Amino acid sequence: SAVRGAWFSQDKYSMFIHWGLYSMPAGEWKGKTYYGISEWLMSNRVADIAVDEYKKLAEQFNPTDFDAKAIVKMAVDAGMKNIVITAKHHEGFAMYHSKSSAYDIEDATPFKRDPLKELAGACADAGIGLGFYYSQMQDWYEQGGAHLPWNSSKQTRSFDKYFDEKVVPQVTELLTEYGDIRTVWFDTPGSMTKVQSQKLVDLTRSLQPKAMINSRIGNGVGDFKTLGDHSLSQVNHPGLWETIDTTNNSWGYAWYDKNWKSGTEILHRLISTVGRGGNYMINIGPTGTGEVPKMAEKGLLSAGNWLKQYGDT
Ligand code: FUL
Repeated sequence: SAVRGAWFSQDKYSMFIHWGLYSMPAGEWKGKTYYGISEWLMSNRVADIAVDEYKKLAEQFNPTDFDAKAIVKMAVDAGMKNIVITAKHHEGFAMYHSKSSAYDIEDATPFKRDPLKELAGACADAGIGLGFYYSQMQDWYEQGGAHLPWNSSKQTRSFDKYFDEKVVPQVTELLTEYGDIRTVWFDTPGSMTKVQSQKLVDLTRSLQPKAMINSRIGNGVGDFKTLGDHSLSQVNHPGLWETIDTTNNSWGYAWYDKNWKSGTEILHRLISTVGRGGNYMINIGPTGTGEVPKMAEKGLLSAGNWLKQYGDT
């Protein structure tokens, strides 16, 4: 509806945040660096870490440098209108206080804070939007959650059960306990059925009627199209769409990834996207202690200075 989509075309520029247990090993496991996107470290395509071993990361996860207000201020100073943060990535760990799973930041770590709640408060105070990334199909921790490549015969619970017993309750929590949510950002739908995708749409409509859902919910039932990772478009697309990008290469913090974009590069990519009618969302990956890499901040603020002077925001 017109009401639901109203903010999407106005916002244009958003901050994406990938933050999870993977931010701690930052691409390195047992002395070996796995170059690539660090949030995939656990996967059977990368270091192939057993659940029992990986989950021990939670016991050490204590990101006391996390500062929601500072992150929101950075987004505002960068010229952004909206933030989307990983509530649960493929590793399966909830970065908020989940009541339907104990594998979450409140119950499984010494941190004992809910960073998503802190971020929701800071976004509301600053008047910018908030959205949640939620990996609905891949869950490398949970029985029944998908792994790629997926050997479902090793699972003691079906995907359908995982979906009803974890995904639906967790998405419900995210849509009821954090105020107004602008974006529900799903990812890698794989072989989910249309009934399952539609169930998440219906849930979102009933709990957050104004929230927008991206196309990675699968089965063509989203509200706007997310292009492939890092895809700068050379053409205008029909309808609502976005490009998602990173300040360096990896989404999650990776110790070796120093390929930072300058303010000028960020501006080129933003303007190239917005000029073709799309929205632009660029990622930061806070470290395992919750710090935003200085060079990510530098590029974003430098672009933000230009936008403040010459942009029509
Ligand atoms: C991809 C995911 O698999 C990556 O880890 C990352 O979250 C990116 C934004 O989407 O499909």
